[in-house]
Amino acid sequence: MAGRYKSPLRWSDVTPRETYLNRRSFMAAAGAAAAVGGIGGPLQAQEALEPNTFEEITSYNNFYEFGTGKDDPKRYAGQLTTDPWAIEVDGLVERPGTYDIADVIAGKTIEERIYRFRCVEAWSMVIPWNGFELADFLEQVGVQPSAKYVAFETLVRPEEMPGVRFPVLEWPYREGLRLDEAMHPLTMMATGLYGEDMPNQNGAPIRLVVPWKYGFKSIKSIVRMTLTEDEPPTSWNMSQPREYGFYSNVNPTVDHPRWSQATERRIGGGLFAGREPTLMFNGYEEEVAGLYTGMDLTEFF
Ligand SMILES: Nc1nc2c(c(=O)[nH]1)N[C@H]1C(S)=C(S)[C@@H](COP(=O)(O)O)O[C@H]1N2
Ligand SMILES: [Mo]
Repeated sequence: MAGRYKSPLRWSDVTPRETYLNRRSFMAAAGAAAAVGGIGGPLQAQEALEPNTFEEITSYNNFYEFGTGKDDPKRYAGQLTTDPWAIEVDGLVERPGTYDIADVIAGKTIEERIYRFRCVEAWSMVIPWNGFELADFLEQVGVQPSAKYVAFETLVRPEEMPGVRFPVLEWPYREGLRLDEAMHPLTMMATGLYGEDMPNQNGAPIRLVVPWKYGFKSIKSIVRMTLTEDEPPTSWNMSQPREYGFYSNVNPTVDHPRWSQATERRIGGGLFAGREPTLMFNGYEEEVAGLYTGMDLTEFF
């Protein structure tokens, strides 16, 4: 995988050294303002964007194809062959077929995006992803007018994935988005992090990132995408329909049946030494709330 693409943006490019060095005083000021009720969501959201370390992001993972322990993906995903890799695109598209991932990436502008990432289990990280907008790939394959959803599937390769011997989920791992969610500019196909090719445990060589939804929607190691007219079945919803909805937008006011979603534990400690408040749509409310106008967010969870 090494050297498959060069990321034009590095962490050092997006965080001017001066800003970085001044962060502490900025945080202190933000904290003081917050104490007198002087700031709202955006500044709070902004202040949280101190990325987790590469080590944290790559050693505490959910990737059940390699086991259900948080350290299983790091331990076992190294054996996954990720080159060559292709995505099968079918369903309601103009140009169905097998898309070699190296060719897909070569035609895209790879950007760095620093996003909050919130697992439904109530832990979170901040991750500097590299990748391109899913909309760019959908444009490449040509979406037919009748398509309303995109379904995604992960590879199933028992020789390299020890976890798929156990029926924890029905394999392949499946996810899906409504077409307007898939076309939203925040929705990414991620091909790396911290300017490196995607580590296997994080979903090499290509995975979805939908920052306003619970982490399980961000399906890893994608081998198939299908454009459909009907809402596609999704793994966690199939397994526990009362606990995991199709939408699964981050919402601090709707608790999981077995735990609260009001707060989260930032891996590595974060800025608040302890749990911090979970933000509506994971802090992306301004950008995405319009997608759900008129929907009862407690019913469509
Ligand atoms: N194929 C596949 N994709 C997956 C998962 C999985 O088990 N298999 N776990 C999901 C869950 S629950 C989370 S929280 C994120 C974790 O991503 P990370 O390990 O890169 O932080 O991946 C999601 N994508
Ligand atoms: Mo998760």
